[in-house]
Amino acid sequence: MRLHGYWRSSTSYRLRIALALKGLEYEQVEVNLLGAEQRSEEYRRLNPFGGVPALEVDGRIYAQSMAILEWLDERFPDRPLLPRDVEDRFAVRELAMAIATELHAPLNLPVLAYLKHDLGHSQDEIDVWYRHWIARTFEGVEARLAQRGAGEFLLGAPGMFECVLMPQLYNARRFSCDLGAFPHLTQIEAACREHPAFAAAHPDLQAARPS
Ligand SMILES: N[C@@H](CCC(=O)N[C@@H](CS)C(=O)NCC(=O)O)C(=O)O
Repeated sequence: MRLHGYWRSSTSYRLRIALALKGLEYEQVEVNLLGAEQRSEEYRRLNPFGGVPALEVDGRIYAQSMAILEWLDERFPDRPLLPRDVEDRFAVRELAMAIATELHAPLNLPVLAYLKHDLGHSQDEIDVWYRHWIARTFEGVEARLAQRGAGEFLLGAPGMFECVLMPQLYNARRFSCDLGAFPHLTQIEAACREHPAFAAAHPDLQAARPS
C-alpha cells in the first residue's frame, strides 16, 4: 500500500490514523501541496480530483478520504472503524460527516488562498473566517456528544469519528480557536493523544515535516 499524501493535510492524517488503527503497513509518498504538486498532470493521472490523499493498493488508486475509510473497513474488517449495530453506525457517520462536509470544505487550502490572493483579505480576516466555521460546527458536534453521553471516545473505542475529529482539532489549534466551550471534544482529544495509532499519525511526527 502506498499513501500519497501531505504531512499536514487533514485528509491524509485521517487515513494515517485509520491505517494505524487497523495495523496495516504502508509506504508514504509525499505530495507537496505548497509546491502545487497535487495539480501536476502526473499526479492528476493518479487522482483526477487533484487533492490528497490517494491510496494505491495492488495497482488500484482510491481517492476521496471518506470513501477510502469506508472501503478500508469493508476490505479489512478486522479492528473495525464502524461498529456493528446500525444505530451506532449512524451515530459515527453523523458526526464524522458533519466535520468532513461542513468544516473541511470551507477551510481547505485553496479556499483560504482564494480569500487571500483573489479577494484580498488579510490573514487576520481569514483567521476570523476559520474560527467562525470551526465554532459553528463544533457547537453541534459538542451538543450531540453530550446528548449521547460520550466519554473518552464516541462509542467506547476510537473509530471513524475520531479519525476525522483529530485532524480538525489539530487545525483548530493551529488557528488558535477557542475550544473552551467543547469539553466533550477536548476529552476525546486527550484520550486519542494517549493512543499509539493517533500518536504515530500526528503531522509533527511525519518524516516529510520540514525541520
Ligand atoms: N474531499 C476530498 C478533499 C481532498 C482535499 O481537498 N485535500 C486537501 C488536503 S487536506 C488538498 O489536497 N488540498 C489542496 C488542493 O485542493 O489544492 C477528500 O476527502 O479526500
